[in-house]
Amino acid sequence: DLVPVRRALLSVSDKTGLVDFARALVAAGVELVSTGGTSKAIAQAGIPVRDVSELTGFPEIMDGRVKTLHPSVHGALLGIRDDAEHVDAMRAHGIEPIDLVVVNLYPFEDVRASGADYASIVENIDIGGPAMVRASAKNHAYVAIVTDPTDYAGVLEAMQANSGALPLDFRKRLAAKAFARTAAYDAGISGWFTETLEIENPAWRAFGGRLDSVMRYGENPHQRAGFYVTGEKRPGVASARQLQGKQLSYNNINDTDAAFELVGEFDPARTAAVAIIKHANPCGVAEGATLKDAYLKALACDPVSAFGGIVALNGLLDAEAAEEIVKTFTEVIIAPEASEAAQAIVAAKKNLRLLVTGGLPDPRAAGMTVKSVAGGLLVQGRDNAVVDDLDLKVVTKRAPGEAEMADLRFAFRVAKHVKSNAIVYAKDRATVGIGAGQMSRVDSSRIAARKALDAAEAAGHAQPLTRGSVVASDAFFPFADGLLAAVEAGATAVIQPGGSMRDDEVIAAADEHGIAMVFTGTRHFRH
Ligand code: 93A
Repeated sequence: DLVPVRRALLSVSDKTGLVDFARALVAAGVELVSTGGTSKAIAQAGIPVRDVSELTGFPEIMDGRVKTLHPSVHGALLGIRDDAEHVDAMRAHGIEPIDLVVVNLYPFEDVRASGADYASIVENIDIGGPAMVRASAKNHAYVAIVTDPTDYAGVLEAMQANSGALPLDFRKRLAAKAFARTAAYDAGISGWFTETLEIENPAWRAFGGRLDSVMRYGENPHQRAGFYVTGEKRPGVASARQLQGKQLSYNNINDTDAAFELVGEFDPARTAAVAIIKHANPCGVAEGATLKDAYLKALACDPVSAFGGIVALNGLLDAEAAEEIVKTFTEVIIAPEASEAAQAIVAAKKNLRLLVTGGLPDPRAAGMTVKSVAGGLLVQGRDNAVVDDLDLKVVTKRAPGEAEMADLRFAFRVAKHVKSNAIVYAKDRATVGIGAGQMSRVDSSRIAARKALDAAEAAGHAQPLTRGSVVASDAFFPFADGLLAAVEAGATAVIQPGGSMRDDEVIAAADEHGIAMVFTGTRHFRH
């Protein structure tokens, strides 16, 4: 297992500790071979060193682009020392074995970070260095590869302890470190290319993010979890500033993201909007004259579910809104900003997390979502369709009135953020019943209507709030039954993508009941 170190090849950009290491190797009886700059630094210190071109019989050419890329070097690194044919080949071609390789690479990462020009960055993509690192690491059965100056001392110690040889387990660990280094080096180059070309690299983004925090646990206490951030400059949960409260949990981050992406649909120049989220689904969303007004309307939709929820606002959290929100147990508040008075009110609730983002997400922005499946990643563009941009078609005899139309747009905007199958009843720019995540659309309709009844009962209304409401469906009604359920609940207008084989039946049912129906042509599945 022990390989005596007789010859070493040194080729390093980072020359930290080089001279001392070289001197100690020579003192241990090792012959040094080296490339241009490295060899110069060693020779200047009065230490004997052979130039690699002497070994290869070939000069360094093309400004050093080709200096160690030669069979004399790679044969020495890759040859199997107890394979007769390999040994014969080495002898036949005058290849002198190399036992220790000391290489660190052109400083691509530093040059890129320094904002250097394109040509300099490209020039700092090391080719010969990684080739030597990988060759020696592959052949760790005979060769030791050192890629980090902080390992020099350990190498000398191990040699001293083993009469000038290095043990196999030591070489193996060096090889593992060497491949980790070349992998990270190539990831850096690949990342630079994708950035330069402005193309998405899903694997890099999914796994190359920076670890922001390790959570106490994942979706459940027996699952470990961490939050990786991609560093994109978009307002949201990853870039938000936490002003107070406990650390966000895994579920908090997921729900807070859902909440804030939803209120991003509402332009603050046009309206104040609030969303309350539970388990990644909204349990109440509303527009209002003020954020307080919007919050109270959102809360009325499903006050039971709102307990322990996440509240997102599309504008500055003011004292009036904060006062209302803290009356209900809330896990997280997220808003573009928060006034000092609002912060003081929230401060009374020590555990309540308050996040400010400095802005709202753009619902039209391109982007990407990544989801893992067994053995793979599913990648897709962000759903950046916005109802205002869609070509809405009235398909019924009766067209929606102005108020109905405003509510239809509102309901479809919300439905985009409800897990499928999604049914959203809305009235006066507030949800009054939401059915989410059911396998059958009719079940979602029933649940939404049921929720509206519950809310009416809780508020002491004689009528369910779905009376005179509108309804949105994230995908088409395959049969008339879904529409008839809405009619029964008291809806007067419907918005849905259309496109079912039975659209005619659904439209006929709507006409029969005097319902106004609008097709969007665009679906908002969300799973
Ligand atoms: O330009 S290279 O890709 N071609 C090579 O053949 C080569 N051999 C070593 N880069 C190459 N190197 C790198 O040169 C090493 O990885 C090291 O970073 C650097 C050392 O050069 P010098 O000894 O001239 O300072």
